[in-house]
Amino acid sequence: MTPAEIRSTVSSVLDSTPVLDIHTHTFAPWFGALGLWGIDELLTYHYLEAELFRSRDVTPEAYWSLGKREQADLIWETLFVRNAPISEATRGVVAVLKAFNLPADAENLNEARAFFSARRIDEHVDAVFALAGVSQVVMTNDPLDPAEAPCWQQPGNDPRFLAALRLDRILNRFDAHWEVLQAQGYAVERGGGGRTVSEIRRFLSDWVGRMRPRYMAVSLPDTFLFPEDSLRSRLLAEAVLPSCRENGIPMALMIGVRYQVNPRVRLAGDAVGRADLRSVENLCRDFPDNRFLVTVLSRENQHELCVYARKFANLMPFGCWWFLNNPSIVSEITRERIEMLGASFIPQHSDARILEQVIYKWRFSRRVIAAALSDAYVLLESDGRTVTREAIRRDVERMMRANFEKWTGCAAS
Ligand code: FIX
Ligand code: ZN
Repeated sequence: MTPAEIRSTVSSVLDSTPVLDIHTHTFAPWFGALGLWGIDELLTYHYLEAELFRSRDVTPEAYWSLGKREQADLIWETLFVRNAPISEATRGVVAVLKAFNLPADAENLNEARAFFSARRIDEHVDAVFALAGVSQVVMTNDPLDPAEAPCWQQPGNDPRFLAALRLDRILNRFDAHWEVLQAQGYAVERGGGGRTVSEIRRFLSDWVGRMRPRYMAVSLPDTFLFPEDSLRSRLLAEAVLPSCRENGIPMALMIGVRYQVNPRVRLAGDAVGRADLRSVENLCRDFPDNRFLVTVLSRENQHELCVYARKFANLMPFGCWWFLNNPSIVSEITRERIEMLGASFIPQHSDARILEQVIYKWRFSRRVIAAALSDAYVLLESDGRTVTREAIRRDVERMMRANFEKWTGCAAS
C-alpha cells in the first residue's frame, strides 16, 4: 500500500471498530440522576469551570452560588461567545453540538436546551454510542458513595455499561470512611486493627458478587509508594490484590494526582505530580499472579511506564489520562508506546463524566491514534513488509478492545 492508502485504511478501520471505553464516570440509565447528560452538564464540566475562572472576573464562590443553568450560561457566554472555543474541552462541546446538528455559534442555549430536554435517555444512549463508535463503557462505581450505594439494592442490567469497583475511599481515606464500612456490617476498626483486613476482604467479595466488576481501581497520589509502612500498603497487599486474584480480575492503578491543590474550584482543584514508579515495579514483580492496568498522570512518567511494560507482562499501560488527554501529548505517548510495545497496550480511555463527551473524546483520540498508527505502518512498509488491511484490523481490534477483554478475562478464550 502507498502511504496515502495506509492512512485512509487505518482511519477507516479505526472509525469502523467499536471501542470498549475502559474508564469513564458515566452511569447506566438505571442509576437515575447520577448519570449526567445534556448541554448544561456538558458546559459545567470541571475542565470548563477551570477555564472560566481564567477568562471571567468571577470568583469561584460567586460561581458556586449560581444555579446550574446560570453557570452554563456564564460559561457559554465567556468561553464560546466572547472567546473562540479553541481549547480541547471547549472544542469538544462544539463537536457534540455539531454531531446533533445544533448550532455551535448561538448567542444563547435555548435551541440546545430544547433539543436535549426532548430526548429519552435510553434511545439517547444508543444514539450517543453510535456517534462515538463506542460499544460499551466501564463505569466508576463506589460502594461507599452514599448517592450510589442505594442503586445497588436492586441493580439494573444494561450490557452497554460495565462496572469497575473503585476503592479510593478505602485505600486513600480509610480513617474518614471506616465507619461507613462498619455501618454496612463489616467489623473494621479505625486505624485498621483487629479484623479489618479480613473484613475488607469480605467486603470486596460481597461487592464483586453484587457488581460483577471488570476490575478494581484506585487513583493514587504522586507520593504513592509500595511497599511502605501504611494501612494502604497492607490493605493492597493482604486484601485487594488477593481478592483480584481470587476473582480473576485486574487491579487498575491511576497514579500521580495532587489532590485539591485549590479546593475553592472543587473538582477542578486537583493537579499533577511526578510519581516514583518503582512502586509499580515492586507490585508487578512481587505479585506476578496479579494483572495490573496502569495509567499515570505525569507526562514525565510515561516513558518509564513503557519501559516497565517491557519488563513485566502483567502490566498493561492504558490511556492518556486527564491533563494528558490533549492531541499534542496523546500523539507523543501513543507513538512511544507503539515503538516500544507494538500493539500490546490500551491507547485510550475517555474518562467521560457527561454521557455525550464520549462523542468528542473518541473522535479526537481516533484522529491522533490514526496518525501515529499510520506512521508506524508506513515505516513497516518502507522497511520491507507489505501492510494489509487485515493486519491493520487485527491490531486496531487488539488495542481498542481485545487487550482489555483478555486482561479482564471476559474475552472469548
Ligand atoms: O480519579 C479519576 O478517575 C479522575 O479521572 C477524575 O477524578 C478526574 O476528575 C477526571 O474526571 C479526569 O478526567
Ligand atoms: Zn476518571
